[in-house]
Amino acid sequence: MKKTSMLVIAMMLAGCDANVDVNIKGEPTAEEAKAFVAAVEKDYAEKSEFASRVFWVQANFMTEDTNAMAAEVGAEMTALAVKYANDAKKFNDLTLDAELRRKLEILKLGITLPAPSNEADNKELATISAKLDSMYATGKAPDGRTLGELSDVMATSRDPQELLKAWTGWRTISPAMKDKYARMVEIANKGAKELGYSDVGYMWRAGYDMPADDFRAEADRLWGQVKPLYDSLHCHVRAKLNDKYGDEVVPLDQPIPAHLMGNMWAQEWGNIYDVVAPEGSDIGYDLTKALKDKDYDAVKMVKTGEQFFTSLGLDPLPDTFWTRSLITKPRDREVQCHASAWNIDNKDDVRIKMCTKVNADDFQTVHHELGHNFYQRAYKNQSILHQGGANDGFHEAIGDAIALSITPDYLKQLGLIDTVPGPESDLGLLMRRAMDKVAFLPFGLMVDQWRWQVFNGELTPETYNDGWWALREKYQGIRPPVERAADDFDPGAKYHIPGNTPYMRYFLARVLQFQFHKAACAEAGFDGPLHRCTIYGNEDVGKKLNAMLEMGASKPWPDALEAFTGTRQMDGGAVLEYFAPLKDWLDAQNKGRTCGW
Ligand code: X8Z
Ligand code: ZN
Repeated sequence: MKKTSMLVIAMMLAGCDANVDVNIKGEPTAEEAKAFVAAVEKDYAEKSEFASRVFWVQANFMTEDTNAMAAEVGAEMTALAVKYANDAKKFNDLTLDAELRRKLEILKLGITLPAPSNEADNKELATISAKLDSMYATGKAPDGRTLGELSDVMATSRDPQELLKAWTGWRTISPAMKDKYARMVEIANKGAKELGYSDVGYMWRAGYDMPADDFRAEADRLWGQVKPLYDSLHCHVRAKLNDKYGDEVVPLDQPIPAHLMGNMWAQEWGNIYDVVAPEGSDIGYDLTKALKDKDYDAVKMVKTGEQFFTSLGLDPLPDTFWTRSLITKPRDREVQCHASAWNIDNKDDVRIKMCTKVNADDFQTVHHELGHNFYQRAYKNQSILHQGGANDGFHEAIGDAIALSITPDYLKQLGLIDTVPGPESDLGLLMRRAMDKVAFLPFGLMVDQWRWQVFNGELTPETYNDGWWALREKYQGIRPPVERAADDFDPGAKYHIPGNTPYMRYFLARVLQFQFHKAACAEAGFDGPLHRCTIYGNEDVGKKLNAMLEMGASKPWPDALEAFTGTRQMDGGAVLEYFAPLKDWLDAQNKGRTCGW
């Protein structure tokens, strides 16, 4: 299902009965553990392809029927995964070699939404998840506008009333999700408890080669590193928005209203770069405009993305990628437009599914998705249990790290711009990047802070929405532009909540991609500022990158990180280094302003 990591592999099983029997008499032995894992691997390899096909069809043709089929296969594979997780526990007390132990841990913890073992609960859970997924995919504002259309308004309009209408319009899709979501949480938590875990959030935090509690602290540590940079950016952006919209709309001592940031969720702010562009530092181009002016279409954007990867010496995508992917939004049927990358057969049948638009955001997303595909193909020879990212943040970071190489120099090589802006534009370039990359950090962190609180019961359906906004305010300094009603369910208007995709991976990826970029540029011998470095065409870097990708999830993630960057720690230092000149400038601008909220 989708790009996924090992953590979801267990959910990728086709709907068939388990054909692995752990029939252990007496004390289990290491030999039995080995035989069990081998049998499970074989079973998964055989069954996952059919399940992936069903999910692919559902995402590409969303109807009552395909939802029902997805729910059925989903229920069957979850049942199987739960059975294997329970079987794996039987070997808990044995001393085993590291690889075998790792595979058993993956079997025990690798279910995103575990179901209780009784069939009725399992079926209900699968039916709710398919339903929530399709409610999001087919949701429209009351005036009939789709998310794609509303997102264009969010990106380009500077009229607060028009923005507000788009913002509230999209949030009408989610109140109807709330009860279903609450029931889903209840059932999945029951499933987690049966497996021996306190709640689903615990299982999500446990997938990082460290104790679940340590992971919480690790995420906080990384946020602590980058928070001062975010705070400086927030302060300046609020001041500029106040200049533009006035005290009524953007008061200087309060969180910023969420509808003004150029994005439906205020998660990335690059689309309002024009509002905050530093004077005298014009970057000289607008990527959306350049793509349109040069007649790029969706396929050409994807070809351009592929070409970056092949310039590193990686093999081109197979022909089937081009015949089987969904690259533009179909006119006459419902699809899940949220971009994703798939490997259907766990070998070479890689695809993307994207309602690509010709703009800068989607040019970025194309590279993001292709990063998933190149990763998937690189680790295709690993055990199916190790076909995943070193951790899920790695999977999300690869394409983004590549996209950090989309520099003016590279755009000039593509013929998208005619002149490379000089050093006087550095500040502008950094600001443009920060508006997407730095702005995202607290959003990346808060989504699962919310879900962890939902799964552990700190938040209840009555407090879901207030809890969401409390975290939005705490971490992002963002507030709802209008009062929210008691039955609103704003988290449901963000794909990953009804889609049940864990989100901490994106926060990690936002940190890791700068570590990867820095290491890649060092490997390339680049000695200028990091934001001017492109690794385009560098096969040595490609080789080293591929060596990490090929490892998949076969080793603890610090091993993979070390293989590429020489360090074993996730570290916000590379983000800070990249943006250091901007930070100094922001702090000078912010002198005399009241920052914070
Ligand atoms: O969901 C995605 C990708 C698919 S894994 C398009 N992203 C997050 C989001 O859209 O919220 C990429 C950046 C963050
Ligand atoms: Zn992704």
